[in-house]
Amino acid sequence: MPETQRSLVLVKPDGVARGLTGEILRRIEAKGYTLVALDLLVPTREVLAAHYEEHQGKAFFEPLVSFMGSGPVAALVIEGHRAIEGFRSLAGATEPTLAAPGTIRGDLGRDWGLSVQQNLVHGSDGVESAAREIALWFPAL
Ligand code: D4T
Repeated sequence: MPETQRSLVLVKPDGVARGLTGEILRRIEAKGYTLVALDLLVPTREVLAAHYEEHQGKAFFEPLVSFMGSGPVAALVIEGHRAIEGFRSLAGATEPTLAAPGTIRGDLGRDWGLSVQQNLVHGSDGVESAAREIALWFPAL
């Protein structure tokens, strides 16, 4: 029986600032996933620290939280069968230099030589993290 999944997707501040929100949403919709929620906001440090709790203590944690709070982020929840894995596939590898052409990061991203990768998008990496992240970003859902 098909198992519908929900994933939290973020268009990070670099994606919004570069005017790529529409292109990224277009790819998600063209793939066939459904948009369940959508918001444009500058995330608080509290939300970002909780979102990235697995990375606390790492060298890129502070630059990451600072970058993610540097401007508006488009936060969305997408839905579909295997949507978590499917969006990770659409996004491509974490490092834009290595991300395959055809993916969001491979086509639209590059390495800027900064202390944190500006890689345009985030997508939940599993069922448990998706539930945790959706509750964090969209408590009303
Ligand atoms: P997110 O979580 O943003 O979808 O990215 P990934 O799932 O692809 O990567 P991640 O959670 O391992 O890393 C979170 C965030 O930190 C940046 N990063 C990561 C970085 O700047 N340097 C690094 O070495 C790593 C591992 C990029 C994404």
